[in-house]
Formats: sequence, C-alpha cells, structure tokens
Amino acid sequence: MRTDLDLTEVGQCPAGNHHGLGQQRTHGGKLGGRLGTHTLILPYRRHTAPARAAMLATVTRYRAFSLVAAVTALTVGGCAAGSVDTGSAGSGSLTSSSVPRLHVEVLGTSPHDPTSFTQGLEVSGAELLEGTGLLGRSHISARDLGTGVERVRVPLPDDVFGEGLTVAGDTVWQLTWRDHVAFARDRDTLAERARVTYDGEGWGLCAQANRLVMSNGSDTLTFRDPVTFQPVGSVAVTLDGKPVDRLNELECTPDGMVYANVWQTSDIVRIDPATGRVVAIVDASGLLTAEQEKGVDVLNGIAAVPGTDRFLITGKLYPFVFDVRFVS
Ligand SMILES: [Ca+2]
Repeated sequence: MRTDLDLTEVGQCPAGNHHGLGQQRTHGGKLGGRLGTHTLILPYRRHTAPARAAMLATVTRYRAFSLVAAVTALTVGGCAAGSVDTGSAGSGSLTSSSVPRLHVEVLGTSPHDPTSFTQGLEVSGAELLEGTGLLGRSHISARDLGTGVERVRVPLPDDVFGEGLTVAGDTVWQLTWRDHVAFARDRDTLAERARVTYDGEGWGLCAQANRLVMSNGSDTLTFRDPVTFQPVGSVAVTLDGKPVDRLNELECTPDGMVYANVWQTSDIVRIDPATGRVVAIVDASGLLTAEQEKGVDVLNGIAAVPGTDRFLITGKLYPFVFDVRFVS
C-alpha cells in the first residue's frame, strides 16, 4: 500500500494539448517508482463520469488519498469540461459530405466483463485478446471466441495504465498510456518477455504484414518495426483535408485499411494509411439502451474476425461485445 502521494502540483489546469494533459512524471522513467500525482489525476481527467467513479474507487485504495485530495481531483478534472470532455459516452461525431457514412448491422452479442476498461481488442486464432486500462486494474486476457471462456488473464503492475495491443508473430505487444513502455508478451501465456520504451503516449495498436500501426491520441499514426518496436514512419490522418485527432483503438484489416475508434465519439473511421485519408466513417451509436449507457464509458475496442466481413466491437465498461458488419 503506497502512502507517499505528492499532491503539491494539484490545483491548476495544466497547459498542453487539447486534453489539457501535462507530462506524467515517471520518476526517472522507472516503472514501479513512486506514485506521482499526475499518475492519478491526469488519467482521471481523460475519462467520462462512470470511468471517473471507477477510477476514484481505485484511487481510494491508497490511504493517502484524502478527502481534500479527492475534492481537488474533481476540481482539476473539471478543467477540461469546456474543451473536449463532453461528460457522456458516445457524444459528438464526425461529419463529411464526401465520405460514406456507414452504419452497424448487429449480428449477435456476447457478454463482456463490465469492469473491463477496454483499450485493445484483437482476434488471434480461436481467441479474443483484450487489454484494459485504469491504474490497479489493467490486465491482458485471452478467451475462447466460441465459448467466451477466459483461458488466461495477466495483470499489469498497479502503477501502469494499460492501452492497446496487437499480435505480431508469436509476440503480443501491449502499450501503456503514459509510462512510455510497450510490453512484449508470449502469445500463448501472455507472460512478459521484454519491455521497450517509446516517446509520447500510447493509445491504440494494430499489425500489418510488416509493420505495426500505433496511435497516440493525436491525428498521427506511427508505423513501427514489429520486432524492435522502433518507429519507421508516420502519417497524418485527415478528413476532407482537416486533421482527425483523438484516434484511439485500432484494427488493421487484410485489405490494408486501418480502422480507428475516435475517442469520445461513437464513430469508427476507416483510414487509408498510404495517404492518411479517412475513406469512410462508421456510425456505431445506439448499440446500448439509454439505461445501459449510464454505466459505461466510451465505445472503444474493434477486432476484425478473420475470413469474414465482421467485426467485434465493444467499449470501456460495456456489458456486451457486439458482432457486427459495417453497412451502407
Ligand atoms: Ca484492435
């Protein structure tokens, strides 16, 4: 149990990008270091009300998180309210007169752990891999596609916030949000084999034939070597010539396209990574009832089903995984 929270930097809205997020202090860049204020507060600000409640539940496990600190966190969280934090799941959407707007045909549903803060979703063989976030609750799991039975679940260190994942060969790469570390894991056991550091934030990840594609919350997709994880290029994503940022969970499909959840919307964009252009927008709103939406965060998590035109999609704290097709 950690008791050494540093609250001295709490109380101001940090300057920065549209998330209003400052740089996370990693205490010399070492994982497992002292838990910094930003580690708690800034992830908190990134998420909508239900997730914030979940995060507070996590945070209060730390004895030093006093009532004063909690109130301060709520205040700091409010800093972003006027910018992009709309406070509700699935609000906002992209518009375009030149790009097709597709819809979701639901073919089936299956249960999803409603405590899983989904950050990465991918089909590998006969299994569905999922990586989740939140401090103290991040994990990676593999479950049978047919039965839904979970075969293995590996927790991340308590002070690491998990993000997207993808399979490359016999390796599963799993990102972390602001810890600047990607975990290389054994595909079968999901056990950690190595760690590689990278610059900036980690959001979504998918694998093409000879490279990985990674998002960081901006409009930039970074291409990485699938073995070394080193960057080999990048592309800026645009819709009608304008940047599309907040690119989140990713999915690479055999036709060379990259699909991306757009954070804080129910839109999924289909991107041509050769040009960065969005070539279609999928409106995935309306999957949950109004009552079900009260308990969830945002849509996030997309996994193509190999050999079909179907995708599995879900969201953070969603009760279901939806088996869908994207249609006109
Ligand atoms: Ca995916």
